[in-house]
Amino acid sequence: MCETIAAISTAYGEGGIGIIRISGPESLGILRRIFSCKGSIESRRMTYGRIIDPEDSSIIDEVLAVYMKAPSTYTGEDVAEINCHGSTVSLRKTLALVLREGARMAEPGEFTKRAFLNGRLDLSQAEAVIDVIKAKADASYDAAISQMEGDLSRTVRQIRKNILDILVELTVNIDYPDEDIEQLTYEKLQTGIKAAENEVEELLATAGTGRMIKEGIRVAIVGRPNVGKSSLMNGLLRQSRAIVTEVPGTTRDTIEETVSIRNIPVYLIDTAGIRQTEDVVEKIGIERTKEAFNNADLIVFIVDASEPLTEEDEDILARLEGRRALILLNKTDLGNTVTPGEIADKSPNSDILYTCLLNGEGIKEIEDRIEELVYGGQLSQKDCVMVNNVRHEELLRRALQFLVDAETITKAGEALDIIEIDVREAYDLLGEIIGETVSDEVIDEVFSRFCLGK
Ligand SMILES: Nc1nc2c(ncn2[C@@H]2O[C@H](COP(=O)(O)OP(=O)(O)OP(=O)(O)O)[C@@H](O)[C@H]2O)c(=O)[nH]1
Ligand SMILES: [Mg+2]
Repeated sequence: MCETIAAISTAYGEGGIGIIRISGPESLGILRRIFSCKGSIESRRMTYGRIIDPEDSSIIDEVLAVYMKAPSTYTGEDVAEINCHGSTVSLRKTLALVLREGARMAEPGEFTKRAFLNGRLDLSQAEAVIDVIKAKADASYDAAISQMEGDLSRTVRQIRKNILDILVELTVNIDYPDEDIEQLTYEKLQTGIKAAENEVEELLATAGTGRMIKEGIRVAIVGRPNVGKSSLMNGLLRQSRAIVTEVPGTTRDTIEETVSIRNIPVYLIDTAGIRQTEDVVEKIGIERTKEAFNNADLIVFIVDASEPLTEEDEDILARLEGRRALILLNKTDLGNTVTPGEIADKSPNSDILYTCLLNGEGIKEIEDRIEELVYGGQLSQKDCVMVNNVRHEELLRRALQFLVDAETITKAGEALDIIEIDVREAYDLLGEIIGETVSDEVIDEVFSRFCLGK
């Protein structure tokens, strides 16, 4: 029989309440032994009472407790939850009692793992639970909820069903080649495989956006000293976070802040202006700037448009090659010495905007560009099912490869049983996304990323 597990399910620290969750066959027994209330404990009824240590009858806390009978519970097992006062001492003492009475400490993610093993959620839905908890912005949260509700699972199941149809036809034709069943023509087979390929490809195409929405994007603001980098940082944050002065070299260390732009989590990194310097502190700052530059998803390069381009500007421009970059021609109020044409000659693939950050002009356009970058220019993607998990992405990629191979050998007229091997591989790989064909190691790996008590 499975063990009863317990953990503190609320965040560590002081709070109005803190919750101990218990799951497993002993849940009710344990609760009965440590919880004293008027009347009896009924399933799904929150009851007021006291947690009392059965050994010395000391009162640990005044609580509300609920017992929920299997199977309609979070884990699919008998569950008890004790709402203690949100004191770390009360929670620790109550948990110790629960453990002494026969539960064992839950591992991170073990409640959700049990929900998966008991069929309450499929694997991709269970994975979304952690994304819901960790979401840093509205779009990330919405995507996680959609996945938890099973939108991705439904799409994957549909693709698998189509592949299964192909597999069934293949098997019938392999097993009964001479029977009077509709002969599976290679052409029809190829069409079927191609259709599945397209469906997988379509889903994969959302992965870049999905990942950015979930994990956020890193935006490094670079440029030589005094061009307005910190002004941009403050403009995007809508608060005066970084020091702005007319002294070149004001920012000497990188400043990082997270902000939600159009509901997308964005990590902004304001950097020390790049220039030749003998100052030790500034030198280190410039090293950090280079690091931020290398790790960014988007580089916002600011140029002072009122002065001719300098050597430092040229140097940064040259480094933008192959990177996603937005170039701002700032201080337009002071003149337009630098023209977009001049920049475009030196960095043909970058996007260029005029700004006057002193007055906040251009902020909205910069936010538009960030949003476009995330949605790949297709804002309609906002509402579609997205892949946002590297495990899923990897499986889709591998499945796609098998389908492509299957199509190639079908064209070449290869034997049906050879084609069947590739198609089946694709089918199984897609099954791993929802956890239908998946090893224990993968399951352990997935849940080990959860927090304790979930
Ligand atoms: N006239 C004008 N001044 C601006 C504009 N944008 C920023 N400034 C001013 O330029 C000066 C430098 O701005 P910062 O934002 O500190 O520049 P920075 O790039 O962070 O500078 P460092 O930290 O020294 O590298 C400040 O006095 C700003 O007010 C603009 O569009 N027009
Ligand atoms: Mg600065």
